[in-house]
Amino acid sequence: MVKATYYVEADMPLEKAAKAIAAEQSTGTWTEVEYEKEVHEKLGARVLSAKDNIVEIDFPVEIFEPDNIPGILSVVAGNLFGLGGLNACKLIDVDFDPIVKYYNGPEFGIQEARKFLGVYDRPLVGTIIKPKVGLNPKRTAEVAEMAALGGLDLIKDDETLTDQKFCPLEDRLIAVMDKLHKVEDKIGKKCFYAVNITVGGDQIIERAERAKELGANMIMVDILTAGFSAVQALTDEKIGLPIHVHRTMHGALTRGNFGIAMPVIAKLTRMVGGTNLHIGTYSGKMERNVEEINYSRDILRKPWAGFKPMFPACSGGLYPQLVKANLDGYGIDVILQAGGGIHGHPEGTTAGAKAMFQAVDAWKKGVSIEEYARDHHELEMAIKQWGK
Ligand code: RUB
Ligand code: MG
Repeated sequence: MVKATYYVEADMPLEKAAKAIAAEQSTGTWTEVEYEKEVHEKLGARVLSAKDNIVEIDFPVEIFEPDNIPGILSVVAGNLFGLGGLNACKLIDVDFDPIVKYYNGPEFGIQEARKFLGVYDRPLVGTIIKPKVGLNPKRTAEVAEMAALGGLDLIKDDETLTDQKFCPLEDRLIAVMDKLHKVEDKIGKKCFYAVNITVGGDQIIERAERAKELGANMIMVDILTAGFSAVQALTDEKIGLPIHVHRTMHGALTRGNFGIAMPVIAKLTRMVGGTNLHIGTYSGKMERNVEEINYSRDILRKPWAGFKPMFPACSGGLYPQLVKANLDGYGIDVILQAGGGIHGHPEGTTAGAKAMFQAVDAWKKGVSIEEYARDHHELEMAIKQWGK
């Protein structure tokens, strides 16, 4: 049985709403039809419990085509959200254990990423190149170079930058990797560049293969716009590159009374093989649900089905002053990612990256950033810029 848990508010008794959901998502419809009793025996979903707005439904394993994420979602997260009489209906958890064996999980996880970087004893620090669109490949590479010179572990494209005319993907990738190699020669440290290969259909495989040929060391995919299957296809193809998974559009699913909560998205992402996944900040510019961040963090990192553990990416309005709150929540196995909070530093991108590392060092030493800023200039400037 695959157990799905929902938060439900309804115009009718909860038990009745739960039965309507179980029927709609398995063998029933709004009225009785021929053969229903016969098929219900084997494939009918059953309400396990319906109490205090929480509904648990067991789906027989046989109802799922095992290795088909869209198919699985149409069962546990299909028509039910549109049922009349429901005022809230949110998929908050799914126990995928009975079908998890059909998935490979990440080819590259936390250990592999740390090994590549040679960084074991601290969180990773990264950035999103800003402005998010508009820079040409040369300018993008220059910003990446400044960021890498600050010692960053990861630089990524923003979600709206794909392969537009003003910044063609291949030219951008070549230009950025060239600068990153130069920085590596200079400071002796590697840095990932997560080039955004998000696109529809088979083209994503072509882009990934081309990126690999051109020397990429990481790819980025927006999993909700491209689909879970896009990431799974890349994993199954054994492209040989770690996958940074961004979640643009998630608010349409995760916010409010109807939809799918982030932990379910985190489980699916680990099943299909992401290396990193954005799951939110304990302090930052985006809306948050702390319980869901805690649970999503554990889903990515804890032992599960023999899958390699993944890095949570903590991003959205981050700057040095928010480092402590986020590291208190995440511990060291996290990627702290700041866009504006690095490039908006009054002394520029390299100084912005340094200020982030200084905030990390202060946290590791258990010293307040105000105190640490006394003899760390970049951090001092960041505090002057953005306040305490
Ligand atoms: C952040 C950014 C990311 C957001 C997405 O830029 O570009 O797309 O983190 O949010 P900045 P989430 O650091 O300038 O705010 O990580 O919650 O999905
Ligand atoms: Mg972004």
